[in-house]
Amino acid sequence: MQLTCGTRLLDLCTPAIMAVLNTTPDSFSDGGLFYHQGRLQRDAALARAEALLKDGAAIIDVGGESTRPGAIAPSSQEEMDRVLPVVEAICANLDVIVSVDTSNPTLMTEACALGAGMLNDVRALTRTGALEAAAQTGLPVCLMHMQGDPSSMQAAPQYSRVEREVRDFFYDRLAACKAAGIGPERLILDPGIGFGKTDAHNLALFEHMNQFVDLGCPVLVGVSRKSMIGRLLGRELPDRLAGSLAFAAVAMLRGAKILRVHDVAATLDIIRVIDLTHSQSQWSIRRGA
Ligand code: 7PM
Repeated sequence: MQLTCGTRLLDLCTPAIMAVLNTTPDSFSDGGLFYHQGRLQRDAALARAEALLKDGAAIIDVGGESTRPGAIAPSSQEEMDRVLPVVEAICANLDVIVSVDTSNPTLMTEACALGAGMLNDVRALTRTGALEAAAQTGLPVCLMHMQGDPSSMQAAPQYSRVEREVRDFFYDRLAACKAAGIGPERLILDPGIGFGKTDAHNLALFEHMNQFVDLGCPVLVGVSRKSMIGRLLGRELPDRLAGSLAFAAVAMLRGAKILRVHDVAATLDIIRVIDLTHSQSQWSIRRGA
């Protein structure tokens, strides 16, 4: 399994790590890291990207809109002013796939022109003009499921069967993408852990992960440091690492191919151990060793 990400190839035989690089002044776990006196420090963001790459990230996901529950969206220009300088600096200096975490069609187009290799849209290309802009870039797109929008999504999430609704949503978006000229070979599916879901909904999505994997596109899971871990385990930040790693391990064992995380080195260790004990031994059994 391989994705063509602009000029780079992403190999997904073993899961790849997508590292979070947040350029918002206010994200819940890592915001404001690259701000000094209210100004974005692009060199600090580039240094962080370099460290994430050294730790083993295959993809660096640059976002400028905080989608934390209750968050108010920044203006389109504000979001572009945060994200584009960082995308430009990483693309010009590092050998890594840059993904842009955005729903904004203009930002998709401009980030692609600067060398971005992937689009990550928590609104699954539902904004006006997003399908067309994404199609034009030729880049792979991650389609994430969200119920509602960030300002209100955690108020009262409701589903009859969450895994069925998410799967039906993927069918709809796969069809919309196909009609816009984005084939399934360019798509990544993400159940959107924490986006308009209760803890029970999130756990059901983990339980039924295989249903999403069976659709044939690589599945991406982002659970790192999320508040569900806080509630389930009684852990505030910064004590959510073990919970995050355990969820990442479960996601990988159920077939997820891209893990969106903050703690790259630790996540790579769990991927390697699972790979060594799992696929390696299966390979050697098949080989008769
Ligand atoms: C609160 C909740 C604050 C969630 C920040 C977040 C995902 C994503 C984000 C995800 C994909 C975070 C998130 N989460 N994109 N963007 N999948 N594809 O943890 O789960 O950074 S924002």
